[in-house]
Amino acid sequence: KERERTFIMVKPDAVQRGLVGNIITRFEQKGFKLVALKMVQADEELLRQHYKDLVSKPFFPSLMSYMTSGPVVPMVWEGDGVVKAGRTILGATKPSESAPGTVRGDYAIDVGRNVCHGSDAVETAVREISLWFPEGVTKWDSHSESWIYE
Ligand code: YYY
Ligand code: MG
Repeated sequence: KERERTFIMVKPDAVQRGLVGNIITRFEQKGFKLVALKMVQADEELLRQHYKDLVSKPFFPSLMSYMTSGPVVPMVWEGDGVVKAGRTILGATKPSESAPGTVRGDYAIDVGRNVCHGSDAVETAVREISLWFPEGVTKWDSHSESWIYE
């Protein structure tokens, strides 16, 4: 069965701070299935497409330099309701408004260093997944399937 997918990305600050495993663990332990993962140094062209709706924002230049400051870890997670759940796991955009227990609530202070990205809607996820993983994702059968879904 093909389930919903979301695009989650560990940003350069979180890679530097050794938070990659922590972020992955939260999605794994929830029961979501990892179907794509890599480490890349993103270029401005890719990021301009990724953040195409934000190009005219005053913070866009600093967002670009932040996101190109080091490698990122883009990934694709699969599961029922994973887009909305992913946003919940990551927390509000502004860490000052992110609840404790969320990734941003636990590990971030500044909106310009908010450690992670998550798709905001199913259609956005489809677009972001094809942008970051033009090679596609990996199909595999999880032995946990029947222990996670009724
Ligand atoms: O989807 P999400 O990452 O939670 O927020 P967006 O509104 O899409 O903004 C993308 C990205 O831009 C955000 O994660 C940090 C940065 N940003 C910022 O630096 N300053 C703002 N006032 C708003 C967003
Ligand atoms: Mg967004």
